[in-house]
Amino acid sequence: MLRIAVQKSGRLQEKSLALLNECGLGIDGGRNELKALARNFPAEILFLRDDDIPQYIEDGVADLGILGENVVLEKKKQQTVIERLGFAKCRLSIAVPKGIDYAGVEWLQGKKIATSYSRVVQDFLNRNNISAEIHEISGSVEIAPGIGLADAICDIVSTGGTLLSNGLKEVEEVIKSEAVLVANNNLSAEKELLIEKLLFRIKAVNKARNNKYILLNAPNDKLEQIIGVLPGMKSPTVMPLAMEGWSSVHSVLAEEDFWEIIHQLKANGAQGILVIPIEKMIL
Ligand code: PRT
Ligand code: ZN
Repeated sequence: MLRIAVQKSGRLQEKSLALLNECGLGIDGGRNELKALARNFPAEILFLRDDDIPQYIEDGVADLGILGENVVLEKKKQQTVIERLGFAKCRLSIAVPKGIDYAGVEWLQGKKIATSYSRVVQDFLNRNNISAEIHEISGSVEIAPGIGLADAICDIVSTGGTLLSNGLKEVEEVIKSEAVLVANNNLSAEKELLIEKLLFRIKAVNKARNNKYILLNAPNDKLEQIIGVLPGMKSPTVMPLAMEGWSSVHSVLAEEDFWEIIHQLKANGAQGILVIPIEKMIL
């Protein structure tokens, strides 16, 4: 039986449970419970505060956990990140009052920095040979410069809206972060096998999420150009249409290149383009 730690409530919870359910675990409940049994996989879900998950994994109370990489890097516990999950993307950045004439990282020399991520900030300062005073605070970090508590802050940034509305500007990106799957370092062979199975499913779900299935009609005299536009797929499926001189082309496109390629396909004479989400992708 695998014990998987998931955030009890907050930004990570919904997507963590959705991912596990797309992997076929069958988890009901959440929010008000401490744990839940998966209906369809030998796993138990433990609902915890994200900050507590690294300790639970190090201690072997949980075998796996889903949490922000920012927390993993701050807690520095004995454990291994085994997969990046692609959601809850953000960055941990240093910000200063917007009126400051910030020329570079040397500006931080001898200054006070307020943050909830003192280890990550200290590593950043060490890498840059800067010595500064770190004030560890647990919440509302963004108000620290305004009340005279610090010269700068280091906090999570997503859109940048919170910094802006507090009169701050982002000056250094310290780390990038996303949700990650973390595992205990001393698992039994039986648990390793279950994790391998789960990881295989997670990869299939995430791969599918990042790709789209595309069908289009192409005049035969344009087929070569159209196939040339489709990336990475050496052999898309090509089938004749009932209408003489036309073919149907099927292929898979990466989400990130998607619109650019659609424009090129149209410019090359493709018609009747259909785009379909892929549920699972197993290579
Ligand atoms: O109760 P618990 O301790 O479990 O939860 P929490 O309050 O510590 O964490 P939660 O749920 O807020 O966030 C969980 C994780 O989501 C974080 O550890 C990050 O890995 C990730 N994440 C992604 C974020 C954001 N985006 C985010 N925007 N975490 C926090 N924020 C906050 C940030 O602190 C700041 O106040 O949003 C504000 C900045 O957002 P913008 O869009 O204004 O820049
Ligand atoms: Zn937390």
